[in-house]
Amino acid sequence: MNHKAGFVNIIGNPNVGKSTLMNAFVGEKLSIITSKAQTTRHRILGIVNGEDFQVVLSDTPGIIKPAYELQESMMGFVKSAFEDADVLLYMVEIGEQELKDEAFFNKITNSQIPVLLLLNKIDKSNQQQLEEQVQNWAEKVPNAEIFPISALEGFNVKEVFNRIIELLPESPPFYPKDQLTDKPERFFINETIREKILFHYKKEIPYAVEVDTEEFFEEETIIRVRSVIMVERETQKGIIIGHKGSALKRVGVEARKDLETFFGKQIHLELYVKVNKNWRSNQNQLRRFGYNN
Ligand SMILES: Nc1nc2c(ncn2[C@@H]2O[C@H](COP(=O)(O)OP(=O)(O)OP(=O)(O)O)[C@@H](O)[C@H]2O)c(=O)[nH]1
Ligand SMILES: [Mg+2]
Repeated sequence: MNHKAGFVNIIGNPNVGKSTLMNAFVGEKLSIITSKAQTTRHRILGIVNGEDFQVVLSDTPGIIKPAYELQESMMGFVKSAFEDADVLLYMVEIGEQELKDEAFFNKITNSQIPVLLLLNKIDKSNQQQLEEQVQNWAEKVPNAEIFPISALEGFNVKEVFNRIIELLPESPPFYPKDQLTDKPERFFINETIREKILFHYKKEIPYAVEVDTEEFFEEETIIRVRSVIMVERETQKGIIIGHKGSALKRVGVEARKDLETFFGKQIHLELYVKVNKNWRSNQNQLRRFGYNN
């Protein structure tokens, strides 16, 4: 039997639903999802294995004009996703016009590899709007095949997956067939905590936060975790902690519940907050947190 395998990389503007789609394909919550832009900061692999195929999906950060080092690194992940793709999934959402970054947009329209343009969130549109937008995108990206989808509701997701399989080259698998992702356990702990912070804090706070898991001890029935929430300034530390620690406690309780589901084990989660001045602009700090590319 011939085996197919390849890299299928999801790119697009912030907040269009890239992570929602990857999780839908994989059937696990590998990527955090929030209603805020720039939720995803890394390139995260989600691997879907079948007897005769392996689809290595990449979720990537939404494309932005970088304003500081962290964002530069995030766009480095996007760039790398252009370089090794066998199939590109360019995701747009209903009502969106085009990528704000012209260079990336040109890469898509000039792509030598197959591009599937996924018009997402069609659950929010009507038939007329949908037809107009499909027409519009067909003109703008003539090299793409267009799929209207709803990643949230699973509409047309299976059809996209089947098309991906058709397009994949013949190849042996790149990863062991029982592997789901390239990221270690600590990464999912950091991300789950960061998701709760994106939910509960406003404005600049979530963007000034990085989470680092310093301890991870797995015992037979429990995993003991200690993570630090890093902020850039003393005032942000106070906001994260909240009155008598209540805000931080809420983050801890919610993150622990999600992590218990994810790992299928009891979790003991200890959280503390530390100021790490301007970590977002510091190359050494960024490297430490895995933003090296
Ligand atoms: N109505 C609707 N909402 C969706 C759909 N797909 C995703 N969303 C919502 O859109 C928001 C952003 O989803 P994400 O999956 O985090 O988007 P993203 O493209 O990964 O965002 P970044 O990581 O910030 O670039 C969330 O509130 C999702 O629930 C969809 O098909 N329909
Ligand atoms: Mg995302």
